Amino acid sequence: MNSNLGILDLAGQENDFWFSESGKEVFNESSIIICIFDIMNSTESIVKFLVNVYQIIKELDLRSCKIIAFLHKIDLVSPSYVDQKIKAIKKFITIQHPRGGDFEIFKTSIGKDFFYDTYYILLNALNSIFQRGGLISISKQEFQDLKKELSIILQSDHISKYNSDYLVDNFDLDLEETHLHMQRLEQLGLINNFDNFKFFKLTNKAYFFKVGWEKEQFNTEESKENKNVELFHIFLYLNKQNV
Ligand SMILES: Nc1nc2c(ncn2[C@@H]2O[C@H](COP(=O)(O)OP(=O)(O)OP(=O)(O)O)[C@@H](O)[C@H]2O)c(=O)[nH]1
Ligand SMILES: [Mg+2]
Repeated sequence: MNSNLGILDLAGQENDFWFSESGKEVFNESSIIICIFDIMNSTESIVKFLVNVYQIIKELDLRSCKIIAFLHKIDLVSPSYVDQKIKAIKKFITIQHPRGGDFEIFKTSIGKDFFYDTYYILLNALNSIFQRGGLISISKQEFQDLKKELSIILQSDHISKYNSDYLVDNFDLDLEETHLHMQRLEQLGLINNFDNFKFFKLTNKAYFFKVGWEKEQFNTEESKENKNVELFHIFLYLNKQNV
């Protein structure tokens, strides 16, 4: 991403280590610690975990580090269960820690109806670091490519299998460009290709993204559109690092 951003994804099975004397070094110089909790985790274990994170922040003197909590997999429970859980977490954490009220908590899920909002929450969290450091830059070419790829996703449906001529005819591309965009989209997990790029189909991920995007566009003014393309870029490139 042409930046100094580092993202460490810590395995939950090793939490004891991350909170130990030698393990906690991993948090050195962190700008954000995002804690992802399964909605089925007990309120007690969630609060205990957050108290540990506060402790680490104090010990390592991470003055400008933000804590963000995701209450994840909300597709598995009712909305009222989620809201009650959030209330309980907020109540107990303020009892257990003086800075307890001082973190954000979000309801998240990768399920179809929640995917886009979850993606947006993550983007905003990341964007807040970029703004601090001014780290991101997109070339004009990259911007054009992304716009094209966005429009391919938004104008295709998730049931049909399209052939590459469809892209040539509808998106002002030659065959070579078509293949390039298909390769990029596949690498990002947004399409599957068949017969060596003769055909493609949107993945669920692309479809879930599209559903949220379309809902969002009703409330979005034109001026935000470029911003959205930039956010899309951050999201896609994070995924790319993981491939
Ligand atoms: N129902 C539901 N399942 C999810 C959701 N997000 C992830 N999962 C499932 O939860 C399981 C664990 O997901 P992982 O991404 O491996 O979780 P993790 O937190 O990285 O786990 P560790 O790296 O072991 O700490 C997988 O089977 C996922 O498909 C969600 O929003 N809803
Ligand atoms: Mg993991």
